[in-house]
Amino acid sequence: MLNTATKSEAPGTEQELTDGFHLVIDALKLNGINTIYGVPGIPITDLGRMAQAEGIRVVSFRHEQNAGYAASIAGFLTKRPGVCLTVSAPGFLNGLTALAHATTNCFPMILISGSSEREIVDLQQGDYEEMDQLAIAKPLCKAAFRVLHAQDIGIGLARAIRAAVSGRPGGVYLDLPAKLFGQVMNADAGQKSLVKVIDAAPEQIPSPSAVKRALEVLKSAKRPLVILGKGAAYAQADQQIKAFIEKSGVPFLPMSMAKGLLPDLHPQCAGAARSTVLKDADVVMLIGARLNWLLSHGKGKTWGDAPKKFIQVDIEPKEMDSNVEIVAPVVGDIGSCVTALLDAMGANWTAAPSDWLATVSKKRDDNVAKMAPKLMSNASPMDYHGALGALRAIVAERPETIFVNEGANTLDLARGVVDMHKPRKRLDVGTWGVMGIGMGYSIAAAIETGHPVLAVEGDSAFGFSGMEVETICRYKLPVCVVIFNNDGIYRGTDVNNVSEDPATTVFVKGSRYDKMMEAFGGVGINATSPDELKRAVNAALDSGKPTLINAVIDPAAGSESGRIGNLNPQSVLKKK
Ligand code: OXT
Ligand code: ADP
Ligand code: MG
Repeated sequence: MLNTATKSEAPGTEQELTDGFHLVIDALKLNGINTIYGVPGIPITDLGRMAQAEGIRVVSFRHEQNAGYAASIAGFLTKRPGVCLTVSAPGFLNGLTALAHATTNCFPMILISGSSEREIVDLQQGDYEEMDQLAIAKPLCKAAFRVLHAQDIGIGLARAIRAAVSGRPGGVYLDLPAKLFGQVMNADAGQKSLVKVIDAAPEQIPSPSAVKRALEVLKSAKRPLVILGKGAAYAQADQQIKAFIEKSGVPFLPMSMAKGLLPDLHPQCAGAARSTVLKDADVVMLIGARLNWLLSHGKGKTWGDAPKKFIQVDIEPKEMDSNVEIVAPVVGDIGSCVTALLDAMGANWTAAPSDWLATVSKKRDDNVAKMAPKLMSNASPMDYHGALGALRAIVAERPETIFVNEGANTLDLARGVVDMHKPRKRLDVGTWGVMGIGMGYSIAAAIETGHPVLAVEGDSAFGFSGMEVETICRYKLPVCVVIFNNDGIYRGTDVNNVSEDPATTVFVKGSRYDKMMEAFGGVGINATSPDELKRAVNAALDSGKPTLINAVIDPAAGSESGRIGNLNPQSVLKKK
C-alpha cells in the first residue's frame, strides 16, 4: 500500500499527496527490500525513521564502512541487493570502500546516499558536506544513478536493483539529493511511478555447443580438477553442483568462501591436497572462480610444468582468457550451466581415472594426518592450531553456524583447519584480503539468516570494526566474537631498537578485548587454553548472547603475512 503523506487543503482541490521520503520507502518495500544498513544524519535521518515506522528493519551502525560491508554480504547471502544508507560526503566516502569491495567480490549491493544540492555543488559554492558524489562513485561500482525528481524514484531504484543483481553482480550507487525527499506529488501518480522489478537476474542459458565442448575437454582428462569459487556459492545451485561433481567423479577444490558447498569431508574434496591438484591436474574446470592472484593467475610455479587446459563456467564473458587461454568457455548463470552440463553428460559418463583419485586421496590423507596432532595441543598460551582445533570441533557439531573470519595467520590457518559442512557458512576477507569486514559481516549474517555467528578475528583485524560490538549488543544478536590476541599484526614480538616508539606491528601487550563487550552489556571472557575457549564458545552459542572471547595466543606463534608472505616486496638495502 502506498504511503500518503499529506492532504492538500486548497479549496476544491483536495487530493492525496506523497513525497520523496515515502516514495523511496514504498519503492524499496515493493521490491522486497526489508532491511537497510546505515548511519543516520542530514539529510537521511527522517528517511531511516520513517522506513522503520513502515516496517523496514533499519540497522544503525557506528561507522558507514561496517554498514556497507553488512549490506555487501547480505547481497551475497540472499541474491538480493543489500542496501546501505549514508549521509553526504564523509558518510558517503566511508561507505564507498564497501561499495568497491562489493563490486570487486561480485556481491549485489546498493549504496544509497543523501547528497547536497546540485546547483550549489556544481558551482562549488561550499554547501554543507558538498561533494560531487556521483562522479566519485562511478569508477568504483558497476553503475551509478542520480534521481532529481520524485516521479523518477521508482525508475531509479528499479535501475539500481537490476544493475546490482543481473549478469555479474556488483555494487551500485544511488544518489538522492536532499531536496528530493521533500518533493511532493499526487499520491496516485506516485504509486503509478513505482516499478516492481520483474525477473531482476534473468537466467542466462549457455549455448549447447559450449556445453558439448566443455564436456569433451573434461572427458579427455587424465587428471581433471574442478575449482569451485564464491560465485558458485552465490548462485545457490547447491543440488545441481553436488550432482555434477558426484556424477563426474572429479576431485574438487573449494576456494575459501566456497568451502561447504559440498562438505569439506566429502571423499572428492581436494582442499587438503591443494598443491598437488593445482600442480598435476591436466584439465581444470573453474566454476564461479576467477584466475586472479588467489589462483596465481593460472600459471607459474603453483601450476607446475604439466600442460593444462582450462574450462571456465562464468556469467561474465569478459572473464574468459583474462589470465590464460580458456579452451572451453561456458558463459551463463551457474545454475543453468551446471544443469546443462549434467543433462548433456547422459547416463554413461565415465568417472575420473581411479589412479588420479587415489593420488589425490593419498596426499589429502597425509596432510590431514600431519595436521591432526597439532590440533590436539592444549598449550597455554595457545598456539593457532590448538585454539582452532577446539573451534573446528564446535563447528562440526553446529554446522549451521556462520563462520566469519579475518586476520592473517588467524585467517589462513582457520581456513585450512575449520571444515565447513554446509554452503555459504564461511564468510571472509574475499578478493581484496581486506581487514574490517568482521563485525559488519557478523551483524548482517545474523540478521539475514537467523543463524548464530562465530567470528574468528585477528586482534588487528577486529580493530577495524570493533566499535560495532555495541551494535551487536544493541540489537541483541547471537554473535560470538573470538579474538585471537597475539598482541599484534602477524606477531606481537617485533621490537623497535631506535626509539621509544613501539614497533609498527605490535599492540598493547596483554590487552583485554573482552572488556569491550562487557562495556555494552554483553558477555566477555578471557580464555587462556583450548578447553576454556571451547567452553566459552559453546556457552555463547547455546545462550545466543552477544559474547566476546579474548583468546590469548602466543605472541611468537604467527608468521609474517600468514601464508602470503611471499607477496611482500623485498628491499635490496639491509634492514636496520
Ligand atoms: O597442499 P599443500 O601441502 O600445499 O598444503 C595446503 C593444503 O593442502 C593444506 N590443507 C590442509 N591440510 C590438512 N587438513 C586440512 N583440512 C587442510 N586444508 C588445507 O594446507 C596447505 C595450505 O592450504 P591453503 O590455505 O588452502 O593454501 P594456500 O597455499 O595458503 O593458498 C593460497 C591462497 C592465496 C589461496 C591462500 O593463502 C589465501 O586464500 N589467502 C588469503 C590471504 C589473505 O587474503 N590475507 C589477508 C590479507 S594479509 C595483509 O594484507 C594484512 N593486513 C594489511 C591490511 C589489509 N589486509 N586490509 C586493510 C584494510 N588494511 C591493511 C593487516 C593489517 S593482514 C593484517 C592484520 C593481521 O593481523 P591480525 O592480528 O589480524 O592476524 P594475525 O596474523 O593472526 O596476527
Ligand atoms: P573466488 O574468490 O571464490 O575464487 P571470485 O570472486 O574470484 O571467486 O569469482 C567469482 C566469479 O563468479 C566471478 O567471475 C563472477 O562473474 C561469477 N559469478 C557470480 N555469480 C554468478 C552466477 N550466478 N553465475 C555464474 N557466474 C557467477
Ligand atoms: Mg594478531
